[in-house]
Amino acid sequence: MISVYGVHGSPFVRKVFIALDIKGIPYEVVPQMPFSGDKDYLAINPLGKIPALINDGLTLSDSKVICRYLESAYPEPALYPGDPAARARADWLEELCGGAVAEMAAGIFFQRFMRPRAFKQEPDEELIAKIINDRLPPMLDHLEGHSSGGGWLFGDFTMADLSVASPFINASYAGYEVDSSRWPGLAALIAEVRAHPAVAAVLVKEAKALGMP
Ligand SMILES: N[C@@H](CCC(=O)N[C@@H](CS)C(=O)NCC(=O)O)C(=O)O
Repeated sequence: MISVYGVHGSPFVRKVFIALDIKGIPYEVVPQMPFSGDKDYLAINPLGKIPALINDGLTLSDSKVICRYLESAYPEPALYPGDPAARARADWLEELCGGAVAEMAAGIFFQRFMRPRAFKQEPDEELIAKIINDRLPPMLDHLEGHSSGGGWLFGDFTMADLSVASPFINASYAGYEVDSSRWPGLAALIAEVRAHPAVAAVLVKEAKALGMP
């Protein structure tokens, strides 16, 4: 049985849960908080980050690595485009949105969602404004350029669609929504990803875990 280490609410753990669910692979969740400093977990992932996955003696970390392993080991249904150019573009979007874009969205999420709840501190609105007004728009312009103006990015649902939408799902928990009048294709894609049955099912569990209404 596959074990996934992580918790609901992480955009990276979310990718792994959804890939496993769509591929119909059974798994167990081993609850693991990020930033825990837990020594047993550091033996699994020395970076201490979630997710990690263990399957039959194979230990993996990083959502990109894990999702690529799942794709190779369980190819159906495919979650990456088959065409090499499309695949490279999907990889880029996963990299960009799992890196710089996720970091910006996490900044909004941390300041507005985690800081008041976990640390009883006021959010740093100056930092949030900088992210929303200066740092995010060039990323959103770029992502808008990749969006197909309706429908999935590569014909069928892929990890690229989920990777693009995932940081904005977290930012939405902190009250940030992509402006659909300025970035209509991206806003439509995010809404479509949220409505995908496998994503929607995980988001229900996530809302419960985060204590959302
Ligand atoms: N590139 C990694 C990023 C994973 C990541 O940053 N996870 C966050 C939780 S959302 C974490 O564990 N942070 C704890 C830390 O940075 O120590 C992936 O794709 O899995």
